[in-house]
Formats: sequence, C-alpha cells, structure tokens
Amino acid sequence: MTGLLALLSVILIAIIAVQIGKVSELAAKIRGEQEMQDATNRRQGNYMMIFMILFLVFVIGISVYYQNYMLGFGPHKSASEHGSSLDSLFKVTTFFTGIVFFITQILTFYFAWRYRGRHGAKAKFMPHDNKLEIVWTVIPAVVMTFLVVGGLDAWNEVMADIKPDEEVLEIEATGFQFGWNLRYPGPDGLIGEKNFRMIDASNPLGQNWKDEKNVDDFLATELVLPVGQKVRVRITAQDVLHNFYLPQFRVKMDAVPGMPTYFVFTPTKTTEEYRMELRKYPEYNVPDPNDPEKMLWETFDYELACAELCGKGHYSMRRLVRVVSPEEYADWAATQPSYYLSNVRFTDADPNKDKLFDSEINARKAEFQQGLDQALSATDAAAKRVALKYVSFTTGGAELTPLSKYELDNLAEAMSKNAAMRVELAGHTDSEGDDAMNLALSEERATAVQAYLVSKGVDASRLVARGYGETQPTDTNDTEAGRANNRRTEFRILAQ
Ligand SMILES: [Cu+2]
Repeated sequence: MTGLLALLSVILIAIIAVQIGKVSELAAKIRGEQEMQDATNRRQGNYMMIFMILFLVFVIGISVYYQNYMLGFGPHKSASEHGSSLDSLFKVTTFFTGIVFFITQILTFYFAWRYRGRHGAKAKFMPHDNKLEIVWTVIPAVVMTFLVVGGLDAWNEVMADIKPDEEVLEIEATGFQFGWNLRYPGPDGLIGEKNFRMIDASNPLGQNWKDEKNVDDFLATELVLPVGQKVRVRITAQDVLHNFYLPQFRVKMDAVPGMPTYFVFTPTKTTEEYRMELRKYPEYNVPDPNDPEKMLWETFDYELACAELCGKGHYSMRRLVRVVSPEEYADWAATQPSYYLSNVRFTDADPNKDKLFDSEINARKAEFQQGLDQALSATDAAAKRVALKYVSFTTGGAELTPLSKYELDNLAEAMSKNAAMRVELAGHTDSEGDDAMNLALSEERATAVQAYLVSKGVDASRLVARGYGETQPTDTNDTEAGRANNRRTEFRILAQ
C-alpha cells in the first residue's frame, strides 16, 4: 500500500514538473526569452542551495540516528584487545574522508549557485595555477600519509606473532566442508604433529600418533576461551578456501588448504560481560524470536563463522564461541576427553599398542598399590588376594603380552620392599574348552608369571605358581564379558 502511494506521488510530481515546464515555455514566449532564462537560472541556483542544506542535514541526521549500527559504536564494540585499535582506525578514516565529503558537497552546490548562467557574464579561462596544484596535491598527500602510517601501525600490531617466551594458548582450527575441527593442546599445552597422509576414518586430522604431544590433544565442538588470555589460532583448511571469522573479536583470516595461517588475539570480555553491555541498548531489549521467553541480550552468543562462500552447506560452519573466566576454562578443559586416548588407544590404528605412557604407568602403579594395601591390611585370608588386572597372555598360549610387564614390575617392586612377603600366583581360565587343557593352561600361565618375577630378581622360594583352571569363576561363563572376567591372573599373600 505504502509502495503504491509512493509510486503515485512520484508520478504526480513528474506530471507537475512537466506542466510547469510547459507554462514557463508559454510565459517565455509572451515575456521575452532573455529575461525568462535569467529567472529560471536564478531559481535553479536557489534550488541547488536548498538541496545542499537539506541533503547535509539528512546525512548528519542518519549518521547520528544509525550510530549504534556502526562498528565500534554502541552494542558493536569489540571484545578483544586489538579490536579497539582497528575500530579507531575506521573512525579516523571516516573522520577525514567525512571532511573531504562535506567540503566537496558544499563547493559543488555553492558553485552551481554562484556561477549560474547570467546574461552578459563571461567565463574566466585559467590554463594553469601552480598554487592550486600544490594545495590539492600536498594536502591529500599529507592526510594519506598519516592514514597509511596509522593503518600500517595497526596492521603490525594486529598481525604480530607471539614472542618465543610468551605464554599463549595455542589452538588449531581446521576448516572443512562443512564445519570446523577445533583442536586443543591438552594439559601439556602443545599441539601434536599432523600429516594429511595419515587422515583416515579414525583420524580426521591426520594426527601422528607417534608424536607424544598428540596423546592429550582434544577436539572440541565449541570454541571456549579464557578471558584475558592471549590465544594463537593455527588456521588451516582441508578441502577448499574457508575463512576463520570471529566478528566480535575483529578476527578474520583465510583458511587455505596447504598453507597454514594464524591469528593472535586476546579476548577481553566474557560472554556474560558482553551480554550485560548489550542489555543497555533498547534494540537488544526485545524478545528473541527463537526463544520468546528471553530477551535478545540474554540469548546472545559470540560465534565463529566461515566468511568465505565455500559451498552449499557454508552456513552450517557456524560454531558457538564462549569466553569464560580462567577457572571455568580450566574446569571445562579438564572434562574434555583426549581424542587419542578415547578413540585410538589400543586399537589396531595405535602404533603405541605395545608400550605405556608415563601417565598410564603411574595410574596403573597407583591402582596396583591401592589393591596391595587393601590386601595387606585385610585380616580374612580370602581377602588377601589382588587381581593382576593388566596381565594378559597370547590367545590360548602362556606367553606374556608386552604390556603385562608393567604390572608385574609393580609386583616385583612390592616384593623387594616387603622382604617377608610370600605370594601364591594363581592362574584362572573360563569354562570354554576341555577342563584338563584349561587346568594345564592356567598352570603354564602362573608359571610364566613366576618366571618373569624371578628374572626381575625375586627369589623363587617366595613364589608359588598354581593353576586353578575353570574351578574358581568370579563371574558367569555365559557371556563374553563374564568369561573375560574369569580369565585372570591374581596373587594371594601367603605371608607378610
Ligand atoms: Cu567455509
């Protein structure tokens, strides 16, 4: 309806203009061409001045009215340390180009009025003027130099990499069609090596599992950052060009396949603090259309977007960004499971299957010690047994697997600490297969354990090896899990 009315008004104005033109033509014929021409020129000149005033007032008006929609103003203030220097660069550039804009607009319309066509007036021809040349070359050159130097300065500040000894949280963002793989360094603070040749179904980033720095790296579904902490993001892409864009932090960097880029920045406001700032503005005090129970400022979240049109699913590259206090960050990071330990460890893809990492050795040692202490302090003879949970053998055979040795080393160490301790090493099997064979196998296995301990310096007289076959199940033999529990090696303390 409004559109129709506007269209009608435009048509009417056009008709009026045409009619006035016709009337002027007629009047000119009656009054004389010359005089009429001068009057028209005068009127046109005055219109120019009126238009100029209205136009400039309008420009100033909308700048003030829409101020809060501009970068660096109102709710669009930056949330990172370098962001404000970028924003002030924009403001300084707008200020100087604004001055030029006003001067040229005023001169354009003033000249149109001042030098309007007049009977008898003659143009002055000026082929060259050095003074003018100098003025309009030197002034823009000085202003440009000032802007360019300021811009370079801001660029150097924004793009500066970290110094070698600087404390920084380094994370990695890998863009792919369509999403981001966000990799955190884990407790060691170091991101592990990767190689695209190692990418497969179980290894989306091609991490090299032989590199210990990869052991604790974890992949996150959202970008969580501690406030006030310098962050360095390694940015890469797996398929096509993407762009790592954090609008509120003024971070924007291409993610290029085969050419790693980076961005260093420091978030200065937590999500909660930013929401509190937005709360001051009426445009954020309206219900969120997606969640009418809440106001827009309450549902606000920082976001990571891809700022490169990278394909059909481009929009789905949005990721949530949360900036939290350092304590909250530490709590969150502690709950994130290592990708390697939870998806790759001890599978066929694990090249470290046959060895334990220091952290695992220590964890198993602590577990063993706890079981031993319990058994040592128990008074009931039946409770004086400890399961050797991590001792295992080749299937159907009595050869110790390489990983069993770590557990047996713990036992050997305990034996040397408690000189009076004597133990019975007991082998157990499940009920599958022939009874006599099971008995023989369990005996062989107990003996293998004994032989290993003797090789570690434990006196053979302190060790009794005995096989119980399938006679002492601790679980059902009807399920695979139950049978696995029944196939076990344990030791019983005979004397201490
Ligand atoms: Cu993309």
